Amino acid sequence: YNFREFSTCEATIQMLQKAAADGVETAFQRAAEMKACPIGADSACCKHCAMGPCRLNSKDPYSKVGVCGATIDTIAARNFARMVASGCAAHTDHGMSMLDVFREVVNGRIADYKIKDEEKLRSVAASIGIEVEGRETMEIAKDLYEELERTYTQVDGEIPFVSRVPKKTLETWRKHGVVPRGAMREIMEIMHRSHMGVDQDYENIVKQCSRTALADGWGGSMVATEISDILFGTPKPLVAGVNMGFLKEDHVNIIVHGHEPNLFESMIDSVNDPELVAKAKEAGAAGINLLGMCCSGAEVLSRHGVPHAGNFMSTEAVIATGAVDAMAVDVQCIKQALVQMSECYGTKFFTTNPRAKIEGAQHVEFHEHEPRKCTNKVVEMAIERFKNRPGRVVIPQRRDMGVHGFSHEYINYMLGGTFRGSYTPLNDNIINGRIRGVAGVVGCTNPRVKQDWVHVELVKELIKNNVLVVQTGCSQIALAKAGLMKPDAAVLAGDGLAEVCETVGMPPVLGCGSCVDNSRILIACAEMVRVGGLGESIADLPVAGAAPEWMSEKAISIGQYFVASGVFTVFGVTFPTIKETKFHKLLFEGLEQMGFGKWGFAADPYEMARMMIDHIDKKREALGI
Ligand code: BF8
Ligand code: SF4
Repeated sequence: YNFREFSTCEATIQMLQKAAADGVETAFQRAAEMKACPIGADSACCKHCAMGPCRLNSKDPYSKVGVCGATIDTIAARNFARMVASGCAAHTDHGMSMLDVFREVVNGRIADYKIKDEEKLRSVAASIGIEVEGRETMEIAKDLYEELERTYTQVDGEIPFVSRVPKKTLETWRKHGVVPRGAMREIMEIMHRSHMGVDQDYENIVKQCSRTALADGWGGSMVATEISDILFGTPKPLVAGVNMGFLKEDHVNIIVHGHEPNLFESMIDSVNDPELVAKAKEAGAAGINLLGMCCSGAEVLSRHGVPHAGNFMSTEAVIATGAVDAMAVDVQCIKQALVQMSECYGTKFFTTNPRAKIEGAQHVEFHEHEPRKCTNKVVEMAIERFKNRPGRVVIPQRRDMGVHGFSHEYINYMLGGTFRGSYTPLNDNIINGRIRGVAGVVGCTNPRVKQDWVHVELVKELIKNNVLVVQTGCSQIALAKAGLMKPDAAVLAGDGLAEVCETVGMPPVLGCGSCVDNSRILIACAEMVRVGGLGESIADLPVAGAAPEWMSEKAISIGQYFVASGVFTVFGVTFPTIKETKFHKLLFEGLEQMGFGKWGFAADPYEMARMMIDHIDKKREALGI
């Protein structure tokens, strides 16, 4: 294999070469050897009952129907619906874990976590109509818990955070009957409706896709972000490092990989525990070194400046360094292959969450009431492994510094200053044309495309054309490695955007955190509408979104909630529809005519940038700016 075809990340390439030399295989090779199933890729098959599985002809999609008579539109819409359901379930269940911790904190049943950001608590509470004036923090917190629980359990009505949705956007949702009631209800209903013989009208199925996805974006994901900020602090920009060079040969190296920040927060406490540090030193280490990967890594990178070792397609490669003494994972995006990889290199690999065990992995369960029991154990095991490191250690010497931690609150402050914090200056700069528009570039990396390349080329093209870029998840890490999260990356921006960046001292690419933190981008959009001058709904804004290297069902849920919120959203790699079908046309054209956003697809980053910029220009024209 030519490993340069697999990735543009130098550290990853180096480790893929090492792994191959060590006789170890990774997802890149498996992807090359396993051609994607063409019928599945087009979503032209159904296995929702035992009269099938049925497969239609994607070259001639209306030539056949399933045994039950299901058409291609029904089959593809149902498959899509189940992706939305799974993606929404992942984010909302993560949000619910945060809410569980919050409930225990509010009721005084947990000692290890507390309300760290009272200001945020008050502002979130006020945003959903809870009285905050002159009230005690704990009283407000109790009310907030009860209100936010409705995001999940409410059976009728509207989820609490609809209070943040611009009026006209909400009217569109109400008109089409897609305002979420509660996430549990929406997910249950979508699973019911996509069962054999229930909803067989693709338009009606797509409505429930929107409703469920909105219960993710303005529901579960938003709860996850807001509660995490309240408990662990709202991010503010800080300089932090990304890449494998932050592993230290003479330290005990521990990586936390996954999504829920409570595990990571307790691990931070454990690696700073003087007793454990002393143990590490007794074992001959200079200290304990903690790094993150994937989304929980992106959260603590933004919140605390903990270095980040790499995104989704680097999780196997990093183990090939031989330097990782322990990897602890919780939920989501954890490749099963990591267990075998860890075995090969003697890395201690731990699952910690009762929802996500992996055959062959050691399970050390994390309980929020005694979180340090788990994290201390992981540290101790890591120290053991350090003492007996089996093989050769090779650490790619790449370290990329950048600025991370742009919460929507900070964007407000940064652009508006302490006393007049607001999105007005951003809107002003969009109206006067220095900034052409705003693009959210987010999502995974995928071994079916060259790692990071589509992200980086797309973002470079956007900023060159004066589009300010906001980022989350694995995409943010790709751009951090490419050096675009430094203020001096403004030289790569067009004149207008560069001028704004230089005046404010900010990079042209703003990292907002993990995938659930896409909710920060939704709030930023709502703020842009609220301060005025750019139309009345999110659909009026000169903004666009992209997930250039997506792979997960969560990405589909995110895409659908951005589309339903009014944003043109372009995906790369592949898309689970057939172009000539009614279902495809609804997603790619029809939804926009109904007042929502719409989907787009392009595998090529330059084409993707052109589509996004054209859309931004179209919106500018409609606004008369
Ligand atoms: O939620 S960007 S590969 S790590 S799914 Fe996964 Fe995709 Fe990365 Fe986080 Ni998001
Ligand atoms: Fe085939 Fe219909 Fe059953 Fe799907 S639901 S497997 S299309 S018979």
